[in-house]
Amino acid sequence: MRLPTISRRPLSGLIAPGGLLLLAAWALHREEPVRLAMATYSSYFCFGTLAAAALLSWYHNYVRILCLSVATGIAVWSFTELSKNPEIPLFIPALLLPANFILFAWIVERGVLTISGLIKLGVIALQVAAVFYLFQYGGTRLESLIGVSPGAAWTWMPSAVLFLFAAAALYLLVLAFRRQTKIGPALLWALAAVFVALNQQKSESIFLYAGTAGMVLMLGVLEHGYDIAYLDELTGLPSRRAFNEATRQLNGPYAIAMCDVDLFKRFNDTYGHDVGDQILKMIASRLSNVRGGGRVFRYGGEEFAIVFRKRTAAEVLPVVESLRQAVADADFVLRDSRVRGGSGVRKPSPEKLLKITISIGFADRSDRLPTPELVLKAADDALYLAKESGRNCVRYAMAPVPEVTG
Ligand code: GH3
Ligand code: MG
Ligand code: MG
Repeated sequence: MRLPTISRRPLSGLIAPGGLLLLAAWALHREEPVRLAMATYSSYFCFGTLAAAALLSWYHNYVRILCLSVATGIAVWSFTELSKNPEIPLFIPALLLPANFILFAWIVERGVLTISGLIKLGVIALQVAAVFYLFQYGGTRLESLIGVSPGAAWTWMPSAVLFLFAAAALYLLVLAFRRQTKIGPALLWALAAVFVALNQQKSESIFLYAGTAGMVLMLGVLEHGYDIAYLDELTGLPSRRAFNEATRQLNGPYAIAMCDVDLFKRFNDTYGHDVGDQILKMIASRLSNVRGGGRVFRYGGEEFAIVFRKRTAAEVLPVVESLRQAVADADFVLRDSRVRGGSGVRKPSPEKLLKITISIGFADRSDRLPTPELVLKAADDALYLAKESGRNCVRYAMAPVPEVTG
């Protein structure tokens, strides 16, 4: 089935807020007096934000961000502590950091206190131990152990490190577009911030940019948590919780429309739940083109709600009618799928067009319906009326709308 994809995250979602934070850090860093004033506190800022990001990730059960916060902290610590000793090569922690970003962006999130989570924490603990070992035994011993030559602070990164950072950036960019969660852009911007950090000469500059990475990770976790609470995972539309909050804030004139897919159970039973999900995504995509200032929510199951602020029933009617028509006119092309046979065994079906319709009931605020709860109840009653009237039609709460039929 080929369906339009839903653009949940426009390009602006990739830029803000990580990009803005990095820009702010750069602007602050350019100002000599600010830099000097911050110098004493920059390490507190850096390790404070990284610790906060780690704790927040623990609280939200995101072990990957927790690991990356610790990995960034360790890299920064080794850069600012080990670099005082020119015997010790810096590129080991520098190489580990982008490798960690690739690893933890790639592996699946399974929470903190799970076998998989503990393995991830083990990987980071090993790295912490390795860096402390490095610190303890210095460069000469390490050189004889793994055959790397000691390096001092660099003016520009060695090409192996640069290459790994570029590969990590590319991978995270692709993931940010493909996975469409707030974690993707956060990882990308955090990587950019640590890249800038590791190219600084002064400790306070390293701390400033690495602390910015901590803030970016922290914001990523918070934004992702917000999305989980307020966005529907399947369709990307605002969820029932968002609807409840939006209706609580309504005042003045407004209208609410309830849309329900007609005979949807039959589609599920015939083509399977996956095709049913695709149909819901497609309908969500059509409904989100709503005009007239409407805001669409996934109310639950195969029901969608549209809230029209500052609109009356007369203004809303043509809008919801055109939505109903748009869904009814759409062709759902079913390809490479299997239709369920009568015996329950699946058998191949040729390509075919599916026709899907929705019914809509709507109501607006009036003296008889003074609260959002009453308007919603009336819209629901009108939806029931639309179903009773044969489906694929629009009905108004107070009286059937005679001229609009499917
Ligand atoms: P009506 O025209 O009267 O609304 O009939 P209907 O079949 O659409 O209504 P009914 O309430 O009997 O069935 C709704 C179905 O929607 C049942 C449920 O399995 C399906 N459904 C609800 N949520 C989802 C979902 O997220 N994905 C899929 N694939 N199906 C869902
Ligand atoms: Mg229903
Ligand atoms: Mg239905």
